[in-house]
Amino acid sequence: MSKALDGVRVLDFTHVQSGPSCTQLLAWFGADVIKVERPGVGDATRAQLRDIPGVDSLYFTMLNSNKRSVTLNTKDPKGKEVLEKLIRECDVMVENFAPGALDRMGFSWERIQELNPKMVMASVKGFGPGQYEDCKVYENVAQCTGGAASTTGFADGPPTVSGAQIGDSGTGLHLALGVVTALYQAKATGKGQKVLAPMQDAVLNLCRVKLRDQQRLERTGEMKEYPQYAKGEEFGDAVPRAGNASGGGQPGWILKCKGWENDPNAYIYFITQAAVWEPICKVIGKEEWATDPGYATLEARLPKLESIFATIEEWTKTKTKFEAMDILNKYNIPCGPVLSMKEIANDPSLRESGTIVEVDHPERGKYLTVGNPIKLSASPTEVGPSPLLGEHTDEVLSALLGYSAEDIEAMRAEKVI
Ligand code: CAO
Repeated sequence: MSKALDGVRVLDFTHVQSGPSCTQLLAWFGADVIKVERPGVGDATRAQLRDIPGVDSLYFTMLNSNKRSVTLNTKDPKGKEVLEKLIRECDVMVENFAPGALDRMGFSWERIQELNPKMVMASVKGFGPGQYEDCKVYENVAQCTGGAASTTGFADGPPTVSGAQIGDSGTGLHLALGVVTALYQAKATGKGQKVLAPMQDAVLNLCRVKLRDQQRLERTGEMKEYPQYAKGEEFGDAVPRAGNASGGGQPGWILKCKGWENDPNAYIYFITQAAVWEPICKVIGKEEWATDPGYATLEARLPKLESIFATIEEWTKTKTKFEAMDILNKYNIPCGPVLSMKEIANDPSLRESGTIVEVDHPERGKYLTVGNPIKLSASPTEVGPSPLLGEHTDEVLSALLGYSAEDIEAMRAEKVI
């Protein structure tokens, strides 16, 4: 079956996580992604957090599947010539070097446009234009500067970063959308353009509801769904950390389930959706709350959320998280077990849908990875292994760029490739 991005060629000049997560998506949608890496070294993540000596790490293999790898010293004059040819042959270039690195290499946006006016040139940077634009940034820095850390965690604890890589893979997703949108516009204009996804901006986009709350707080001085309200605590002048409170208008919390004393993940997320308040009362054995004016409306419940959740927890503690899930779903009560990575890795539905996939790597053997979470009915994703360092150098230089075997050998001898 054909793929959505068949015929699109991507010069992948990315490393670590943010950029590679973008180009991996493009590869899964069918683009020919050619990853350019430094000879002998490659993407730094090949060697980071290794679990098998001498073999590409899971960090690398799980972010670079379905790509080709070419080694090229792009600071060497001959290497620059090869890069120029590659730029002419590609539709998209994606990079996430430190600010200014491409310019220092001699490949400014102006130069790239001279070489290929149709080029869609996509970049991840830590910050957009402004006081911090020259700064290097990693995941947790972006979580701190984009509003995630100040709004995550419990009110009596420090700012907290999330396990979800919203700064890196979150920005990669944003960038991928920018790339395909620019490709779409190029169909009409015949011209490429620059696409920039700053990590701070991407994280803020994912924290949109917290900027909503900042403005609500400034207008009203309180937010009734936050635990601070039920506790009668003063709100400050900035959005506080809300623990496990739901980010929407339906109050929720994480509650203990049977076995919580020994299992750190024996918990369930429980949402007291107003529409199903009556069934909630029935399930937890508090039928009288359904009609009691002190509990029957959302407004009446908000100041009592802490004690309401404590009462519901008395019930959830008598069930495993899966038993509670089964019972609550019969009544359409929105809830979800806290799943450990071990449980997720073995989840039959995620395996079935291709979101958890087993891949065979020539050096490491079989390993699990997260497949394409975006499902296109007419462009299915087959997840392949990541390339070995320079695995496709000869193939790309000869078949795509027209170099002879002698040229290639000479460049190898001079460590250009
Ligand atoms: N041939 C020759 N040189 C190469 C090369 C190649 N194939 N590929 C990269 N280089 C060079 C770069 O040109 C750069 O050289 P200069 O410093 O002389 O300009 C050098 O390698 C280092 O690149 P870098 O500065 O991007 O890498 P770093 O490890 O120092 O910094 C990071 C890493 C991620 C902090 C930085 O790249 C960055 O801030 N990127 C933008 C934000 C981002 O994507 N962060 C997410 C990372 S995932 O958590």
